Amino acid sequence: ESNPLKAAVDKVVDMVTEEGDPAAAAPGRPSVRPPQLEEPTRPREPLPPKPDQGKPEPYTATGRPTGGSAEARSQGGAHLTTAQGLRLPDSDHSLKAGPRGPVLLQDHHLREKIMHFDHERIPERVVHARGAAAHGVFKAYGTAETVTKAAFLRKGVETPVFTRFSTVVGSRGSADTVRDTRGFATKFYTSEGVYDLVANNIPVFFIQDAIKFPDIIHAAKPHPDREIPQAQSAHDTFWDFVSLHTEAMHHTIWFMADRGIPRSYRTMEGFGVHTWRLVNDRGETSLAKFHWKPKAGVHSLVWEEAQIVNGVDPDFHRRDLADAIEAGAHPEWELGIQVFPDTPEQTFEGIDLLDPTKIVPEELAPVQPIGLLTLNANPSNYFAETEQVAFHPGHLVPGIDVTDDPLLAGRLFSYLDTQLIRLGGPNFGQLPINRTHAPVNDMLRDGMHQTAVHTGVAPYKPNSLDGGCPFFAGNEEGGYVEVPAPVEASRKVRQAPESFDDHFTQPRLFWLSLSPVEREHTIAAFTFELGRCYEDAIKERTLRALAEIDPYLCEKVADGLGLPAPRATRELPSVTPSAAISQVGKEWPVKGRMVGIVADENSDLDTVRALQGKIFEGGMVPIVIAPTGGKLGADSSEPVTAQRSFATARSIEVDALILAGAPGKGEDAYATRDAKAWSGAVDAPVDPRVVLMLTEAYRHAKPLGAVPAARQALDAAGIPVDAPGVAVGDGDAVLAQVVDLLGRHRVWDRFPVQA
Ligand code: HDD
Repeated sequence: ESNPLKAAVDKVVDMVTEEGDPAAAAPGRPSVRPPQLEEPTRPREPLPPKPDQGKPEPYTATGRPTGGSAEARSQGGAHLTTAQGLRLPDSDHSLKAGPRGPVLLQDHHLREKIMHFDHERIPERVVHARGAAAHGVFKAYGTAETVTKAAFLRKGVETPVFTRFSTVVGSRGSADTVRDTRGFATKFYTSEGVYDLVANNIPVFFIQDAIKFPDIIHAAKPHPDREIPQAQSAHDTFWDFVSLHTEAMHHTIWFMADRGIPRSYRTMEGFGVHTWRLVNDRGETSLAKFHWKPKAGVHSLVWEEAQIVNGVDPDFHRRDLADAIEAGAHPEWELGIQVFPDTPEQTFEGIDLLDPTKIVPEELAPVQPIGLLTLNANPSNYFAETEQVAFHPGHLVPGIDVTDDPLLAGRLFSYLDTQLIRLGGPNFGQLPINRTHAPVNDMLRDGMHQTAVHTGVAPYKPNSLDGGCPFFAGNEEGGYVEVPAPVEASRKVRQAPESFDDHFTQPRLFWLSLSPVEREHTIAAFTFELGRCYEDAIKERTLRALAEIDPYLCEKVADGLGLPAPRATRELPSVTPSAAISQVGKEWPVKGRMVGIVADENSDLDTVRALQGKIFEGGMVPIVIAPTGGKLGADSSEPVTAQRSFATARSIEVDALILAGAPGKGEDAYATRDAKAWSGAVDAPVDPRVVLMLTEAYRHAKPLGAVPAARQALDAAGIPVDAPGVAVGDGDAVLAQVVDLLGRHRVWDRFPVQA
């Protein structure tokens, strides 16, 4: 009884027996099967089995349960085994001829363990390698029923989903908050099969024809000789391509503006980019663009903040998404559509709907909400789910069809092709995360990693041996029933329509739609990015493109680069700005926002506790930041736990900062040395790390609050108490003002703006 291993085994056997497992109950055959045999994709419900596939696991070909593999999955089993289910007494020592002798080739366990480890990595995605994902549910409002017969868009239908967000350029281990476009891909496990909406956070694309995708990506990725810079567009090859290929300017100005550095995945819009064709149950068609609208509003970092985050917390977006979901602040987006008549010319108000570098301003075609996405569960295993998920813009359901957008056509080829190599064969649709929830009855057979045990002798059609089964669906309920849209009778050409030639009107529309502070950010971004290029010819060419967008933009960037500003070659078109484009000037819910509370032993802990409670009540997250880890008021009846210490906290983590005290200088000169220098507060009586937090939060236009006793800290940071977005008063009053400011995301009038 003193053997701990045996005790653990007995415990598991007892548990299984209590649950009435027949295998365990069999006399003389103790089972070590753990009580849980779920798939690694918990907490999602297990998928219903496909009718023509034997379950891949946990049964063997002879129908017996494979207890071993289930143990390995949950890591809850009592015994470590090999891949073949052999129990192991040791996995720490290679088999050797004596303790100091050579390792023996016959050690199969050693070879199996190392072989498997050697193959743990799979090729990363060629683009969108870095990502984070979550499970959720999509609930349809029914408002799309008039334009599409898609079953998952019928009123009240709830569809399980998996959404993966990503950066485009960086590799898998790159930082989250680089300036880049973000992917926003959603897999809907609908009753009619999988539907994927493979979207980005920018509504237009770099190029108009997929044949140029390798070019833009080669230009944006690190230079081929030194493989630098990582996850950056601020280098010569990127701007070389963009300046030579001005159809990219529209996309480029979107991500030079604040959209390129989102505050969170939770505060990003998503766009299906292409125009799609919708079909309703009467066979009527319309054209449509998809939009995801975050309930939390569109919100971005500021550039200095994004750069600090890259070093302080490279997993910032990944952590933010997972933490919010775990805390119950489930992020939400409304899906909306802009609908256009399906006319032969496929334009709307003169805008070519087949050109993926053009938007239709929302003022011309409102975004009509059709359903709500809620992300409510984190993946259980990054590799099994987030890494192995495979999206495809061609995964469509009846009621949603493609158009002749030349960018879309190439995508329809690319995704399957890349997944074939990335996931090691043609059967990746059988991976748990990719499995449809609809019954499968395909005639696809064999191939690498085939986990299905198909039955039947006639996987071909027509057949008589399997009774002619399976049958075809009629056109009414079948998928891939293409709309017989007319195809222009023409010659074969490698050519784009003339309407694709206007590369500057819409970038100008975007520019003029920004608020002054957003324009300043955009100028700074262009200046920074081009300033990192070496070749003057590239800078000059880009300035010529900027001149065609707006003279002020061009002049300011030219000033920053120390180069003359060229003039436009034509009269700039008059455009009507779109209010929907700016991120500034709206009010949003504050749910899920982070509020830092700085406190020390001298702080009034009742105030700190009250602040914590009220912040929680408001659906936000309080983070107590104290001089060290541990507890404040450890001897009191209600100590306050410090979530961060001055050594681990940095302003970038919070959306607002409230001072419940003005912590004095620490003794530890080493720990505070850098903060002293960075904050400039060399002689202040306040801990320089607090001063640093304050000056950063102030510069990044975050709301600041202080109880009267903490004023000294504001003084030390040189922040006037009457500066915009600074509240001094008792805890309640300060919190109320801070929350009010948070609803507008930042204290915008703190930025000095000239534009
Ligand atoms: Fe793409 C991945 C979005 C154009 C080729 N793309 C990928 C992902 C997103 C997008 C969100 C990541 C999916 C995931 O999380 O697994 N891509 C877009 C959008 C585009 C677009 C919105 C334009 C409207 N893509 C595009 C073109 C091509 C590709 C024109 C090729 C001709 N994209 C790919 C790919 C990827 C991919 C190489 C890499 C990994 C993968 O597919 O599975 O096939």
